[in-house]
Amino acid sequence: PSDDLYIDAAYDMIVVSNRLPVDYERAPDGSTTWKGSPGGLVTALEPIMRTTEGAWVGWAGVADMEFDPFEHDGISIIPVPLSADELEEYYEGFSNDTLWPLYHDVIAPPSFHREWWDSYVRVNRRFAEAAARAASHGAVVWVQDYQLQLVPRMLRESRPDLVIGFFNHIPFPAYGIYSQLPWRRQVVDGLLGADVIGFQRSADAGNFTRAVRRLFGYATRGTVIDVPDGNDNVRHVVARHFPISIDAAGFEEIARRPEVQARAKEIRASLGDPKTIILGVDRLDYTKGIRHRLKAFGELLRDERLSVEDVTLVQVASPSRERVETYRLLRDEIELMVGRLNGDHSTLGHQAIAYLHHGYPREEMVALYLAADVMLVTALRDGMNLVAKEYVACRFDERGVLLLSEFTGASDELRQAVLVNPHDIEGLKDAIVEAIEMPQRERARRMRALRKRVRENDVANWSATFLKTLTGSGIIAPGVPEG
Ligand code: GDG
Repeated sequence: PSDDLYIDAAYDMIVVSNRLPVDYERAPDGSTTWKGSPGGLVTALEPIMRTTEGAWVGWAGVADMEFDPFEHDGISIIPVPLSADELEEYYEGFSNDTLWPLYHDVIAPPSFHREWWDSYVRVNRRFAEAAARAASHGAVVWVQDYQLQLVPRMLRESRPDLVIGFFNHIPFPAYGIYSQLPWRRQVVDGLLGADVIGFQRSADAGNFTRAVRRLFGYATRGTVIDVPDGNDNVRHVVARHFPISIDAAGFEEIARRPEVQARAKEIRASLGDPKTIILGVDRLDYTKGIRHRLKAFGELLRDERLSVEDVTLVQVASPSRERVETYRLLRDEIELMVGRLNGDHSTLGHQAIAYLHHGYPREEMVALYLAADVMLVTALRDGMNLVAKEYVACRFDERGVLLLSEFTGASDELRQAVLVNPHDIEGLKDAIVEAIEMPQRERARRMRALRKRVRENDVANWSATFLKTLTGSGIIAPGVPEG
């Protein structure tokens, strides 16, 4: 490529994700501002982005608007526009109604539409072009998640000088499921444009590597895949697991604040100070197993193994993807179940389920974690599940019990949780009772081990490990100028 291809290139480190780490906000008076959205990824990458003077490429969260690049909190922001049609076809359609259900083991049926695919290709190209324009010679570009799987290959074609990483935040399914995708070759080939492809679990990396062998027949040795570059050479691509985590110290710091602890007590009191509070916190998503959890809890009340006098279930279901039909139906189903169970079991003084369809500030989430004796994570499939790790990070008092589905990535690490198969309703019921009745000594023993794990592998460790593999593996030499 000639040098004028990247004439306005400036950044040595670029993160590309569907959403920017800032939200565009319009006040009722018409004025607009940019507000930071403090997700885990931002916390993880902020320090690196600052020291490397990096840039973040992504969508600002509003359709049909174009923005010039700007700086926010010391990070350069490069907005990529999406039209309302693209939002529907690339994002709500192909990303959230094709890839999301397919990659979560078809818990819901994926929809396959050729127009959605065309939009996905078009939008991925726009993201790739924006990153290519912003990248300095030999820059490191780290692409995030399933919405942008074609970006690595597109970038490599236009900018072979770049060092390209990709991280998949959701599972990668077994070939028998993955192979349903009409564009299965294009997607795998898109990912193989990267130097390092990261997954949550080693099982996900294994599924990907097998898909590569089945579709392309490339040689693989452990975590290394030999990808022919078309000139009789092979590139060594690494595909392995890098389990994501949280800012554990940050969560603990919030949990130790006196006002947050006071708020936790207040939450318990407002529920009538029951002996046991059970908590679920999820985006309202069919992968999270909310129905299974409600069914188990309802049967425990019906069979009088639990009583509403003693136990309250608090379920936070934060609003999610409300324009996708499957999500609207799920909300109706869950709210019907909650209404029935409360109607059947609540008394005037004691509610069986406190159901909250809201998002909350982080401090309130931490207060809820502190108020809960038992945390229920019953996902049917989940890349990692950060809620499980956040609960553990907050419980410095070593008093809570984590009940955790085997189908979460977190269960690979958090072995001292009470592990459950959420499809086994009898097993789930027994596990809930076991958790409620667990003696304090046993709670503390398990929680100490869990906390050690989450502290040792926090999100800073996650990003450092990924970037070290990407830039310092010896397999690739970043920044080597060509010809
Ligand atoms: C995807 C993968 C993977 C939720 N409600 C509120 C709120 N949250 C926060 C939680 C947690 C995050 O959202 C949810 O993260 P999860 O990991 O539990 O699940 P997904 O949203 O599905 O995330 C997942 C993750 O990516 C990272 O790679 O672990 O497997 O599916 O941090 O606390 N936060 C606030 N108010 C809410 O109401 N403040």
